Amino acid sequence: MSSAPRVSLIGAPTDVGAGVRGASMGPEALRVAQLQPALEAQGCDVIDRGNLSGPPNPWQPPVNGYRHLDEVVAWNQVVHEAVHAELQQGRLPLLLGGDHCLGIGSISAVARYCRETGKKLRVLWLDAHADFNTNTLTPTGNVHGMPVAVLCGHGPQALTHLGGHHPAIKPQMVRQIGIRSVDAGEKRLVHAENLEVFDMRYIDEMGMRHTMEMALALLDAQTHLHVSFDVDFLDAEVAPGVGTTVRGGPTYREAQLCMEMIADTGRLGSLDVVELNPALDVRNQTAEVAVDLIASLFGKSTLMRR
Ligand code: B3U
Ligand code: MN
Ligand code: MN
Repeated sequence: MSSAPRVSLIGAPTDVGAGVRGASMGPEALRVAQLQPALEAQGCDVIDRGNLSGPPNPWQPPVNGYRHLDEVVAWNQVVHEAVHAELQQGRLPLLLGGDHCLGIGSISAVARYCRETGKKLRVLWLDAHADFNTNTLTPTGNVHGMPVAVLCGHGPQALTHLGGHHPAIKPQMVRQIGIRSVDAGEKRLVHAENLEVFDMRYIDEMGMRHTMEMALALLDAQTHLHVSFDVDFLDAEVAPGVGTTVRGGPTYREAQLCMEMIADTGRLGSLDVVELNPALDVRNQTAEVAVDLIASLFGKSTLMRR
C-alpha cells in the first residue's frame, strides 16, 4: 500500500436481515477484539464514528417474501449516507455489521461514489453464500440472503433505487469467493446473470493463490476495490461465531493469503465486515480472527517491508 489509508469505523448494530439474532452485537465485539489498535499498527489513521441507529428488530414472519423490509430499508438508508459521506471526505469506510443485508446500503454508496468520480468498481464478495436470492426464490425471506441480487437490480424498489441509480452495480463487477451454499432457485439466477463465482471446489482444485489471481485480475490505478467480508466465509472451526455456519470453508491460512493478496493490490477502498454473531462465539475468538484477517487486509505481513 503506497500510503496508509484514513479509515472510518462505522458500526451498524442490527440483525433485521438475518434469520438468527445476535449480529447486532458485532460492532462492539470487533472493538473489544482491538480492531482500532490493529489498524493503527498498520499505520492507518483511524476514526471510530460510533454506531448508527435504526429501528429495532420486530422479529416477524416474511411478508411478500421479505422479512422486516421496512426496517431493512431504514438501516440501509443510514448506512448508505454514512458510507458515502466518508468516501467524499477521502476516507476508507469500514462498516462493522450487522448482518449482510447492510451490503446493499454500503455498496450502493460505493457505486454512487465511483460514478461521481469516474472510478471503476470491483466488488469482492467473501462468503459461504451467494446472497443472490429474490423474494420469490428465497427459502427464508431473510434479506441477508439477497443483497447481491438487490444491488444487481433484482428486488424491491426501495432497495434497488437506494443510491439513485438502477441497478447500483453490474454482475460483471463482482467476484464471489468461498461459496458453498446456494439455494436451487438462487443457483439458476447466478447462472442467468453470469455471476463470477469461485466456489470451494474451485479453491480446492486450484488453490487460494490462483483463485485470488483470477479474482483480482485486470485491476488498475482507476479501480476502487470494495471487499464485503461475511465472516461465515471462514471455516466454522476457525469462526464459530456466525449465525449460518457452513462446513468446509477456507482455513485460517487460506483466508490470510486471500487478505494479503488483496492488500498487495493497493486498491482497497472500502470494506464491510458482517455477520459476526457474538451470541454464538466462544470467548470472542471469531472477532479476534476477523481482526487478524483485517490487519492482513491492511498490509500486515510477517517479514516483508511495507
Ligand atoms: N441462502 C439462505 C441462507 C443464507 C444466505 N445468507 C446467509 N444465510 N447468511 C437464505 O436464507 O437466503
Ligand atoms: Mn453474506
Ligand atoms: Mn454468508
